[in-house]
Amino acid sequence: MTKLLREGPCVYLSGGVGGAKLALGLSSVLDPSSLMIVANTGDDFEHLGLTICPDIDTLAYTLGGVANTDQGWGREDETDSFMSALADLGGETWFFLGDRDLATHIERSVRLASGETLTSITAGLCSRLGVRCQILPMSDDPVRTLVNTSSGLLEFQHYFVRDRCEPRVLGFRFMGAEQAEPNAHVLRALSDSTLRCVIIGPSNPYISIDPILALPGLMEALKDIKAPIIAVSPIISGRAIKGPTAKMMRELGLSVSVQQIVKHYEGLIDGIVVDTSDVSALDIIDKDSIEVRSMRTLMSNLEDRAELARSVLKFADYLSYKCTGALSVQE
Ligand code: FO1
Repeated sequence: MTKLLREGPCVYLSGGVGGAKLALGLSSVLDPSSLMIVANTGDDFEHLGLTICPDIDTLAYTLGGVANTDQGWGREDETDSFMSALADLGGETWFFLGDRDLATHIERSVRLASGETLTSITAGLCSRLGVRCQILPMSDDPVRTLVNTSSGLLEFQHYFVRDRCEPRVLGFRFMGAEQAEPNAHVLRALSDSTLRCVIIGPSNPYISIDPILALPGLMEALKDIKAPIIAVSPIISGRAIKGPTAKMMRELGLSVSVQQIVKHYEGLIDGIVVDTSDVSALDIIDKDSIEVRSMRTLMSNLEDRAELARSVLKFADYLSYKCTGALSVQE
């Protein structure tokens, strides 16, 4: 088995369900103190008087071992007393909030109202769930993804859950991003001279990663770092692993391909991990500007997740070895 010798921090940019799988793999092979997970908060919204943070919760529940692994979001062993009582009252039931999950949203909303930051509240949630690595919101300031569609401008969860991604996508807006401050812990980690790598998870680039990259100064901070930046493609065999990524790409007039993902992150990433089924893409990618590795990216179980995490880290260490000549990985 590969022994990973480099100990510097690894910053992982993630959305919810797809990103959480690799987050779990990374957390199983890295020392918890070396993993910082940056969660997209563009999917957050105010609903029934509560602040819901789906990607933070998906990451925290997954790493805490309490996630509903069938659907990817929400908690295992959920009950629906709240939802059925709400339905009896004629309330809004299009967004499912399980009884246990509801406690998270209530506790977070109470703490936000008392002035606590989302970073601190998330740290508290993680600690209660036994998550030992850091999960950080991309910002403590609210950023809300709006989807411009054939049915008008929609709040993200209205588009995604209520309208089942049916309206045709014309574009996205990240409301509040221009005024939001990136999480200071993230900026500090990116300027750490011992930074090992930045990994962009196999999340939807347009709705899960772009809101993070839209924060003022974040792109500049990423472009300044010497450590390698690697993206894991969310496309397998010309199809999205999960969710509406492929449909969105088609509606935006983009080809559903690894090349398109590379183009999206052009000028930012040093390497891309593609699935073995997409090896034909390797010939088309300009390898002078970017390194490509093919590996099995479909993660069905914990061993798949750990294996992909090890391979991605090994690729990152190879890239930093190439740049600096410093040996970092040993078989
Ligand atoms: N996704 C759904 O498709 N339907 C739901 O009712 C739903 C409820 C929900 C509640 C809490 C939570 O943290 C996530 C929830 N999700 C639900 C998932 C979520 O809307 C999306 O997966 C993400 O926002 C996309 O990354």
